[in-house]
Amino acid sequence: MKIAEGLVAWPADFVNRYRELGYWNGKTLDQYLKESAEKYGDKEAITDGDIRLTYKELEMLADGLALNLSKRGFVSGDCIVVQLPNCWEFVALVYACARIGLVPIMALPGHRLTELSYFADHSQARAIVVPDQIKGFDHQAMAWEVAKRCSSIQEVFVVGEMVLENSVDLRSLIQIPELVLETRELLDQLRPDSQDVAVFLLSGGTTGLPKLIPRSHDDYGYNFRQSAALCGFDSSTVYLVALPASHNFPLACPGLLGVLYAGGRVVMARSPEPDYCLNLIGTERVTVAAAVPAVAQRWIDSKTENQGYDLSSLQAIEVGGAKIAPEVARKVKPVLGCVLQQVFGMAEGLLNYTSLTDPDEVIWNTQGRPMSPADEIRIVDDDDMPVRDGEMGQLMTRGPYTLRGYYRAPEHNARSFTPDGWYRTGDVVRWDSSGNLVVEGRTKDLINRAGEKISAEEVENLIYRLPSVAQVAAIALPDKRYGERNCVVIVLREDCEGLTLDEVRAAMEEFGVAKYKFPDQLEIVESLPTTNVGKIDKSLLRKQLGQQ
Ligand code: OOB
Repeated sequence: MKIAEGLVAWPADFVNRYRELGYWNGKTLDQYLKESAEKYGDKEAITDGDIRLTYKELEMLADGLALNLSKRGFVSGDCIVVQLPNCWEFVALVYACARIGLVPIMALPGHRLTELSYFADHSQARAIVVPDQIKGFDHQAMAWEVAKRCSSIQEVFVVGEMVLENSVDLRSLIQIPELVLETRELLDQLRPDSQDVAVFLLSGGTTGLPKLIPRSHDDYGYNFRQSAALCGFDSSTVYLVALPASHNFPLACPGLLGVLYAGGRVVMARSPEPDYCLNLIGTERVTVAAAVPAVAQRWIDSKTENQGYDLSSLQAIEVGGAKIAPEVARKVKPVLGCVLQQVFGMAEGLLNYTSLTDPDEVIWNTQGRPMSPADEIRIVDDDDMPVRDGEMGQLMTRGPYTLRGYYRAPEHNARSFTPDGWYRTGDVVRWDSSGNLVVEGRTKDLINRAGEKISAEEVENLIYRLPSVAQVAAIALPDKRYGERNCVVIVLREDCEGLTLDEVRAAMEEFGVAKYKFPDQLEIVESLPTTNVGKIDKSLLRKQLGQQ
């Protein structure tokens, strides 16, 4: 199946405009690496533990991998499910894919059999890339299970020490080619079009499983170029990737792609653990780090407890993914000694940033403003009518790096987009008098647990599989550590004796879904409140349980 058939294209007049204005420049992702390798050749590009790669090395390794993938029969338009921890191999793979038009689907390390099989199936992926294991979990065995379920998967690539006989050791394919120039010429002929899909990101998802978000080379390139400019990235930037690298934020906002475009250095962290990251910031002289509020908060707590960490190199911390409480925002400068930059973004596109030079009040209390002059913003009421200036409403957007439709999802697209292409973000926002957006809430039914988005419907559907459950509602409750926690409110069947949180979590484990979706809290009730039209009244439930 051709990818193009499942896409919603930008209309021709928009394409022309975005090109004429230079937002879209006709480059594919790998070309940015090539240009940086020309400019910064022997400068260090990536630090991953003991491994340090220069720009030239990274480019040649990516070329070598692209050549080997192409020799194995992979061609432009083939999809590959990618689930890797933060490591240099991930970066080489992203550029190698771009080089020959393969499309990585950016799964998160936490995803399990259910999610990965769905991604593979929905995209008809030809391969899956996993680590051998992380923290004792056997990703390789899971990948083979995915391959068993999805006939499109022909190869399992593994990064790690324990590669099974039938799997392919990805590292063995990431080699500097013997004939560097010839390889380059050959690969140049296989380069995709800049309007082709470069990566599939995953939506937070409000209905069922996550949707696939196509990001073209043109639109994604603009995404990280403009972000890098706004965040002041240059060749002196040293950027810590502490969040999962496959997430849009650390990948391209400005993320590692933005750093490597600007000539800086990417430092890969295996986890966002405070002690580990704060030490890494000191030893690697990190200048910028990206974090979700829950992580930023833990770094602040750690630094408060232990003044010993050397954070003197740190200039800015970018915080996004969920709303940072103003009280926490205020602590960034005095405790971490750096500027806070708020990022209100989404995998679907639109990015808002506060500026490094904004007054404190703006940095503490707002989520910034759209990064592009071509971002179109509408704040509307339930009838899609614009609200008055400064009033709260639902955010809709259109622009040169915001998708026009999810991949192969016509029904969902009919709800999430207006006929003229505006994306309904599901966020409730208002313009602040400073000209910045403030996120006030959302209409979409999800739980934002430490920046990880959980579809309430997906959780409910899973829990309905338990024989003892008559009715269930998954709701977000405020949580000190995660910002929001996942609480499931259940009505049991009459003949059933009881159900514990542990039992529900054990069942979810058995279903093979990502752990971050497991409920944090379970409430058993006699009945669930309903609205006038008979829907479960989640806002009343939240109020009732929030008061307890
Ligand atoms: C980022 O992307 P996603 O796709 O995981 O989640 C997007 C949603 C937004 O629609 C909004 O509901 C929420 O996450 N969100 C924020 C926020 N940043 C994201 N809510 C309040 N304040 C913020 N600063 O989360 C993402 C993508 C790129 C950069 C940064 C975050």
